Amino acid sequence: MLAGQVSGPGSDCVVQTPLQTSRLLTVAGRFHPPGFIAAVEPLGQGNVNDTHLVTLRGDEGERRFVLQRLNTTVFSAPERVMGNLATITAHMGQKLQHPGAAAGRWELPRPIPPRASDRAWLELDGEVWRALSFIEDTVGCEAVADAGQAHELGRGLGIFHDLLSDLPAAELADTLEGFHVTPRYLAEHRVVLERVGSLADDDGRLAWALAFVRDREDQVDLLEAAARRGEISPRPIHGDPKIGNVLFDATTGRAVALIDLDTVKPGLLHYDIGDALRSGCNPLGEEAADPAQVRFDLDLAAALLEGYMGAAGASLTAADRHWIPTAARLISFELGLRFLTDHLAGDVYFRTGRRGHNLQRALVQFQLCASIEAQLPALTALVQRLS
Ligand code: GN1
Ligand code: MG
Repeated sequence: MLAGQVSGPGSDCVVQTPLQTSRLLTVAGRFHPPGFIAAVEPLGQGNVNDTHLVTLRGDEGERRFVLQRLNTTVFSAPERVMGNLATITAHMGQKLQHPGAAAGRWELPRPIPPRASDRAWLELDGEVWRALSFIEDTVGCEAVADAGQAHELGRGLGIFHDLLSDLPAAELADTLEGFHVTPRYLAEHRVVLERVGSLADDDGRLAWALAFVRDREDQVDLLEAAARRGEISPRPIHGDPKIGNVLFDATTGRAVALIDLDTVKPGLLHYDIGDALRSGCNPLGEEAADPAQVRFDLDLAAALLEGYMGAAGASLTAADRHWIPTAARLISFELGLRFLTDHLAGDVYFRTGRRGHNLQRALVQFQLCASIEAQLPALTALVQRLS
C-alpha cells in the first residue's frame, strides 16, 4: 500500500511513512492480543486514510477487523471524528432495534477501542489509529455494475438519511470545515493557481480543465445561496456516499451498510445525493482510463433515485427536490476541481499512483459534469416524475 499523502492545498506537505508489516502487526496488537493475529492486508481504495484488514485465528475460528491509520492532516481532530462515530452508531443502533426501521439487513461499522485504553483511538509515535468491526458476507465495488446496484446505492443512502433524520445536526461535530462548500474550493483553486504560475501542458488537457472551471465560476454558489436563503437546511449527512463506500450483501446484492463515516457531519442532503449520483451513474468509474468516454447514465439515475426516494423521499420538501439536479452537476464539478487543484499543488491531498493521476481524475469528473449539463432537462423531469 502506498504511503499516505497528506495535507490540504496551500498548506505544508507532511508525508506519512510507508507502512511496514512489522509496524502493522505492532499496531494491530494494541487492539487485539498479538498471539491471535494471523494476517494484516490492505483493504479498499481510499484516497485519504490507510485501511487494512486484520485476520484473527483462535479457538473460536477466524474473525476479522478493520485497522485504519487516520490521515491527521485532513482530519486534524480525531476526537471529533471518533465522537461523531460514537454518536451516530449509538443513534442508528437504537433505531434499528425497532421493527421496520430499515427493511431487512442493515449493519453499522462499530468502533473497537484499543486494549487498556480509555480512548476510542490509539495515538502511537505521532500517528492516530483506530479499529472498526468488519461487516462479513458482503462485497464492495469501485464502479457501478448495473441498475440494480444503482438502486441499492440510492436505497442505502436513503436508509442512512432516514435513520439519522431525527438526530439534531448540532449534536454532530464538524470534522472537516468547509467540506463540500464549492465556493471555498474555487477560492483555494485560485490561490494555488496564482502560486504555481504555469505548468507543463504538452497535450492541452490542463488548459482544457482550467477553461472548464473558468466557464462555470458563476455557478459554484448555487447550493450555498439556497441554504443562505433558508430554502434548504443542514442535516446529518454521510459526506462521501460513493459506490465504494457501500457494502452489498454477498448473496442478495442488497445494500447492507454505508462505511467510511469520518465525514459524517452537519451538511446539506444535496451534497450526499449529488455525490451518490456522480458516483453511481458513471459506469466507467472515477479511475476511467479514457475520460472522453465518461457519461452520466440517466437510466442508472432513475434506479438510484427510485431507491433513494423509496427509503427517504417522505422527508424531502419541494425545495429539496428542486435542487437535486443542480447538486449532481455541482458535486461532479467540485470533485473535479478538487482533483485539479491537487494536481496544480503537486499531489499533496489525494493519494496518487503517478504524476498526472489527479489531472486524469479531474478530466473524468468534468466530462461527467458536462454530460449532466447536457441532460439537465431530462434529469429534472426524472426528479419531478419521482416526486
Ligand atoms: C476521498 O478517502 P476516500 O476515498 O474515502 C475524499 C472524498 C472524495 C473521494 C473521491 C475526506 O474519499 O471527498 O469524494 O476521495 N475524502 C476526503 O474518491 O476528502
Ligand atoms: Mg471517504
